[in-house]
Amino acid sequence: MNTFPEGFLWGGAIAANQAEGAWNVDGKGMSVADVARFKPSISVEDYKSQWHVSLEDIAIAKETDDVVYYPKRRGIDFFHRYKEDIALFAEMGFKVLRVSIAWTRIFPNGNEAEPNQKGMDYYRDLLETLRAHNIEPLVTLSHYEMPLYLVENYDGWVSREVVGFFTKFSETVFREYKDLVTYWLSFNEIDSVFRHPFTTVGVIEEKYADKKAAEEAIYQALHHQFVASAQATKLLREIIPGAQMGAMLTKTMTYAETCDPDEVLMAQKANRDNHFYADVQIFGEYPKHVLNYFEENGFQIAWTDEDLQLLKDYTVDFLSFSYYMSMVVSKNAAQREKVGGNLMTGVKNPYLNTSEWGWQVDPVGLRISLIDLYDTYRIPLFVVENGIGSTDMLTADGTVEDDYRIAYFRDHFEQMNLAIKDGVELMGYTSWGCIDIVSASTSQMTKRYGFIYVDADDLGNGTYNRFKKKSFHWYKDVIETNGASL
Ligand code: BGP
Repeated sequence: MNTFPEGFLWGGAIAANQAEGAWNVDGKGMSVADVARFKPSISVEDYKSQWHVSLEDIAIAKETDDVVYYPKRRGIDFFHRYKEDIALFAEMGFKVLRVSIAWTRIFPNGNEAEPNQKGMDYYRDLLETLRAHNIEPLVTLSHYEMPLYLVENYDGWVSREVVGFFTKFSETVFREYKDLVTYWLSFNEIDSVFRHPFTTVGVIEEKYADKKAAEEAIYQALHHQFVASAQATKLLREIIPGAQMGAMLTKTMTYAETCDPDEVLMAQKANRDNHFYADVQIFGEYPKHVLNYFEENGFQIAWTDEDLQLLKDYTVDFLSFSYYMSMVVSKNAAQREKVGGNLMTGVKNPYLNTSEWGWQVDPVGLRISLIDLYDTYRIPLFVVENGIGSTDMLTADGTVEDDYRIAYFRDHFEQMNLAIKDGVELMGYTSWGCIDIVSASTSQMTKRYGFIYVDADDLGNGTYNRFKKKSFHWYKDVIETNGASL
């Protein structure tokens, strides 16, 4: 019997910048997610094919003293169609929907004295619509959505002042939506600061003297996010008693290729480095190995005693994470076959298949991750992103025969179920991109994750009409039977 614990939060996840569109509507400011930085080494043609933009997009490029920004095409018009979409989620029986609040809808430049009322009204209606369907909102405060203005005028999160702006944003939304939201996440994939410094912490690496200086700046920016997250947790406790704050990590499970102790050590280091971000938010302090690393590299991260106390006093209530793939490390990586993942590349695991985008599909790795994280932290876990990106074909009768997606989910759900039997406390599961949205790493529309197909192509052409895939009905059964139908 594969049933899940009573009250298990089944649902789906999206992010404002990948779903809403309407990037400049009703007073919204531009965020780091709305643009890509032009690099002189990339021709406009390459730029267009990398980010799937059309000529009109190129025409509205934004230029500052040192950088040129090109808007990226974003969203599935969730901004206007959220009622229709939420009704479809409700039809599947969702208990929870993970959404994010775009900071730039509330404070267009990030630092205004007063919030933008239209932005506040938009999210109020969205959250009330969820409540009306008995869907619990799970809200990410920052999902790759910092105001571009703060990058241009404050060096992003490197600047201490940004902590104050974010605190004000958090306080504003906690007060505004206190009757509507119980579960919050501070920063999406907080560990991705080194993978995407621009979209996470607003750092433009080229501005720094060299790689080491840029790395130090990113650690500084990350420290400010840790402090901002603790500060938000403090405010949440005051403003919404009983609400919960979660950390959000990209779980990158790393295996050693062999039982050679040197390789096992390499894998352990990779996993430890991945856990560092959760360590700070759950144990309330920097792990010694990171402090040693700062010292060895001469990194002087500016922090105060109050910061360190805040981190200690306001740790998170639960740990959420995304899980897409596992990785392999090898002493002989140079001689090994590689997997060309579009986000992380590495040594190919011969026991696993890969997705069309080269991500190694590993359901058992999810069980290992759950056990590993729970044994380390002993706080409730929440899988808030998981899924497979694929090029789906809409059939003539308006559906998608996505048996491959069903198989992917079934395998992962079975492993979650086993992890629960292994003693893991799992609050819920939100599949990534429960409706097709624009891909974060490629800006493609054709990298689809959803139970619901959206008729739009990479350049944004299409009717944007929604169609239920075969997996829609399958997931509905899973939720209805709380996993027994698996
Ligand atoms: C995570 C992000 C999401 C999301 C997902 C899938 O890293 O939190 O925003 O998009 O990855 O990635 P992609 O869209 O590149 O396939």
